[in-house]
Amino acid sequence: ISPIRLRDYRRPAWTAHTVELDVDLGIDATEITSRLTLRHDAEQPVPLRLDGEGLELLAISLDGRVLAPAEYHYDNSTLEVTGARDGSVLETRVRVHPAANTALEGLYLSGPRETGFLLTQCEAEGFRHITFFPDRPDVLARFTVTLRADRKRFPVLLAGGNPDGSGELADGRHWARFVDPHPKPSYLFALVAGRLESIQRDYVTADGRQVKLVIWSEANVIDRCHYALDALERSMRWDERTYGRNYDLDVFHVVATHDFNMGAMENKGLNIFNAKYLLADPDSSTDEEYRAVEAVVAHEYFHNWTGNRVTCRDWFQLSLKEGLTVFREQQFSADMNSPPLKRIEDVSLLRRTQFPEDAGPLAHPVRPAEYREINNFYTATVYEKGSELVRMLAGRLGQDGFRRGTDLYFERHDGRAATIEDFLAALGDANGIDLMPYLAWYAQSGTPRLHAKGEYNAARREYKLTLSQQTRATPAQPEKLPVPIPVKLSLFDQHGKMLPLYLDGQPAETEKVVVVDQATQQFVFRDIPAPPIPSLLRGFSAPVVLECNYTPAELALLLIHDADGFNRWEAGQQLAILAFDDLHGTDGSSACKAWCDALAALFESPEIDDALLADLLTPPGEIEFADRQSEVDPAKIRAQRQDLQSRLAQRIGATALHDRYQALCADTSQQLDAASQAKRRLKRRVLELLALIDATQAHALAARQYEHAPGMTDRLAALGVLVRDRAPQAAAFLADFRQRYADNPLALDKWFTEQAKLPGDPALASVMALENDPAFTLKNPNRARALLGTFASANPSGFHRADGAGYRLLAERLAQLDALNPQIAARLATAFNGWQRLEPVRREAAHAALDKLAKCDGLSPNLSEIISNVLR
Ligand code: HT7
Ligand code: ZN
Repeated sequence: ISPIRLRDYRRPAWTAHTVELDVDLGIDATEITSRLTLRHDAEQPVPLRLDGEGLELLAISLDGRVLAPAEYHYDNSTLEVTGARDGSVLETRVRVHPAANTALEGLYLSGPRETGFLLTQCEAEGFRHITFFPDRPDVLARFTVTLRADRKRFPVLLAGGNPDGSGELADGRHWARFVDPHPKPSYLFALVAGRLESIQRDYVTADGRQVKLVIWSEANVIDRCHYALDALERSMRWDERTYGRNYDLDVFHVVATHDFNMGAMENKGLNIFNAKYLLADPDSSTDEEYRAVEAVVAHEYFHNWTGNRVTCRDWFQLSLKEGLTVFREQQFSADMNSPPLKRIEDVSLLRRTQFPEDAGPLAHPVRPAEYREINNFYTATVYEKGSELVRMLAGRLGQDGFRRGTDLYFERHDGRAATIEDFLAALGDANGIDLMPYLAWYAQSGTPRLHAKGEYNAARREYKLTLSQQTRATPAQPEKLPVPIPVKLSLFDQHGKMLPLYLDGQPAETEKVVVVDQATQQFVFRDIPAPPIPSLLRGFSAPVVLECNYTPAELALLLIHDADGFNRWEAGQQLAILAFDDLHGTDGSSACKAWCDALAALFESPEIDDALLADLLTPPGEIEFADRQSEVDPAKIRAQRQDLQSRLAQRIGATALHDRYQALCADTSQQLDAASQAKRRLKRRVLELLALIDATQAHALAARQYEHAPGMTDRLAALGVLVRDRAPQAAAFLADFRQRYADNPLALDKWFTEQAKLPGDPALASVMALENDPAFTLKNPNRARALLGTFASANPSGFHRADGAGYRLLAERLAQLDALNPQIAARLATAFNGWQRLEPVRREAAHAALDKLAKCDGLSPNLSEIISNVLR
């Protein structure tokens, strides 16, 4: 398949102005009648061509006249019709087969055929699996949807837009109609039909609209939707306050499903959620999962403006909606919780997922220049790096300036499909600033390296900071240009006090932002009394790798004194990296000692927040350490990281850890407030550290914690320690967990996940045994991700066995999964990213497994694209 290229974009020759859909619903067969009022761009004299994937065409007429076979041609992916003109009405009737749809794209069945319900997933190109349409985001049409179905089997009928009547039909059937007053692209179309229960709440928007907020789910889980409903209300108020954005329909429906390829979908007026991101209750959800529900509910809601009201011109602009919406979601979560903790969480995610993507064969720009399969571009680069780019722009403009910019963006582009240039132009125009230099960030792949070197001149009392940037070549982009890098910085004296900064005659401040937009630049700070310690990229002001030759003592000083919570944590991470790098070297002890001493001091400090302390006590993960090496041996990395943590635990001491653990146990409430969550987070970390130096004691504590846990956070933390350590108690608690949550798929996923994380060689046997559990199935994306996704992407020492058996298992499962669900197969295949940097034995084994997979017959375009890119 030849790639689709950004530079080939042409506006559509044919669009649809209105769409009327009549959907006759059935589990095995559903018939869709569509009436499209067409528009033709006279400057593009081409016949009408519509997308339609695998549809059974039953009838076709144009302007009321049934078409003869010679007047149209359908090749199973494109319908070409002759004789259409501007204003023509094309009517088609097609049949699709929801129960046979295992790809979960288009119209499909969630759950068993007797009791499950029907739903749709149209982003990015699912609508063409439902009916014929110019299925591209720059075609915006008004939708009227009428659903018809058997009332007993499908008592609830929902589609996007406002309800516009319902009633009875003959033979126990009924109908319901929905009209969406806002023109929208086809990817935002949705319908849901089945036996569902609901909870609801009335909401009045800041501009006075009465809205019904309704969450729907299967009856057995509806009680677990209340937290999401609260989160939705919080999101709506926050968007009104922060961005002046109000909701714009009379109803807002949200539906939970256990069968979903991604996290959730922002369909206009009818969001559909993976149950994992909608259901929450103390017995089966961890604190982290509560936060994820709040964040995803907000994310999908925020799309109503950033994505729906203003949509993307083409899929190359995906980050226009995703990067901006992730940024808005991150701001919201920071406001609802703790800003520094949220920043640490987001940057950790970026480093764990996006940095490796940007450093390997799957590297692509935030706005890719070409793709074969758009579903493969819902990546950490488009989402997370995209959000970092918006964060830099927001930082550049300041809070009020950014708001002026987004106001102008919405004003200019409401009801239209826009581009990244439109976004930058609106932000810039509203503030009289040219932001187009930031386009380079959108066009260039790879993580820039920012090298910092400081020189102190005692005679002149000056500190000269030289900042240089360089981005390594990536597969499709050998040449790289400098990009604008905002560096937020402070200087500290030797006692940990911030110094006033005098730069270019600007007023003195203790924190400044300098923008590095050339290969090398120098900044001179005057009136500096002694050699300072720079705190750079505060708050992670740009998504770059900072290279600065700090001494362990300098990092330890920042770790103790930096007032920027993020940079304090970052200093600890950098110090841990120094300690890791020469753990066994002659000089190694100084970094390790500095790290351990500083953390031991913070451990005793009464001032530090429990959650921040938990994060400070955690060194970078195995994936982040691997990302810095050229010949990766994941088993060695794990051993070394464990060693590093053991030294920290020794330094703090078993007694201090034990006492702290007991003190934290005093709080047995299951409250979700920040302080209670922080205690649970620290308790878990302290237990993990104790397990490294006194396993017997830690396992006894973990067993007790499991038995008395008031909720899932404590229960899972205890189980995790026991399982990962292969403690004698593990089997009994695993059996207990399995039985306790036998009817709770989301909790059961965690049972699979914990065991897929078993470190080292034993993981493979564990995964293979779990594949034989009756609850395991490749057909359910959450279950496949819980077991195979965790094993391959979150357990480096387990997956990367030296004998290559982990690679062979994954490759075999990918081939099987691909036949069922190509999107999920392609996503799981990204676990092979980075194989070229493995040490030679593993590299060879991974290569062989990939080669064999690549040669399998009939692979989907999704999986083929990932495999061929990974192999390049
Ligand atoms: N915008 C949504 C993307 C999405 C998706 C993409 C491809 C295949 C299935 C999908 N389900 C949802 C999710 C979001 O970013 O909000
Ligand atoms: Zn999104």
